[in-house]
Amino acid sequence: MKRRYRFERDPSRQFMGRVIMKWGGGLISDKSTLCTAYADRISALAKCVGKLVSKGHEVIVVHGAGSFGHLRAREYKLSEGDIPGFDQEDAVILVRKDMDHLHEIVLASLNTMDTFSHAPRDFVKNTGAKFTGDLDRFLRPGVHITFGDVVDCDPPLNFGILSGDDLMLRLSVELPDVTHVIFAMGDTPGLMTTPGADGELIPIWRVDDQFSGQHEHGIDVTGGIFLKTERAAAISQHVEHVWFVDGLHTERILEIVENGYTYGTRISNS
Ligand code: IP8
Repeated sequence: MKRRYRFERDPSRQFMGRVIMKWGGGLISDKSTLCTAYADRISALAKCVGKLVSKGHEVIVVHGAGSFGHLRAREYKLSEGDIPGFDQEDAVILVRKDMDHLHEIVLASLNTMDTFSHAPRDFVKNTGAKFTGDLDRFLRPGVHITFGDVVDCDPPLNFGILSGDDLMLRLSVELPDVTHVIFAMGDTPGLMTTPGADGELIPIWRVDDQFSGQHEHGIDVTGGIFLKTERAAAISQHVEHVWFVDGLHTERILEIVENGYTYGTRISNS
């Protein structure tokens, strides 16, 4: 259900709709090396957000965890919740601390704008698409930033990993005026027909179409590309422009919003 808009905007600025972006963990960090952020990529993405804001768009950034979350979460099986007899308490604290670190880097890149930070552990309970948490906090005019996190869960799990892709789904479907939902990824221009150099970009992907994707079981504790496509398909039932793009080319994000087209994969609901 869409929420009603309850905040006043600056009347001198024309409101151009809400853009929700995922900054993939593999885009903004080196996924194989613990806690290594790509500062230059983050700064390019932040500039892109600045351009959208200056054109009158509200922007929400959801960032993934990359090497600040997945590596340790995997080692301590945090996505499986509280495992009796296995000491995971320190790991929960450590992964949250590492995620705060990445989040601080992202926030710093956006510090010329009015930003609102939302750590999921502060307002979300449970994991997956049906998590509970009040999303009205994302309605205030400004740039909102949130991320995949370790959140509290009902017993017996007690905690678990909430993916940024589930936040993408709920925010895109429940907030009003969402015009564009863009998943910026690090290692691909979009969805590909086959793995490797022979693979071709799929310009429009429909729910039942085949695509090639590899789940990095050794790294990812959430669903990787398969969760992303599932969530993107659900979002496309509600939002006209849902895209997967190469986040190294931030001009493609702007092209989608300005022209409705770019080099990337558009997720179609038909
Ligand atoms: O990278 C995962 O979020 P995602 C969060 O958005 C953690 O799937 C802490 C591994």
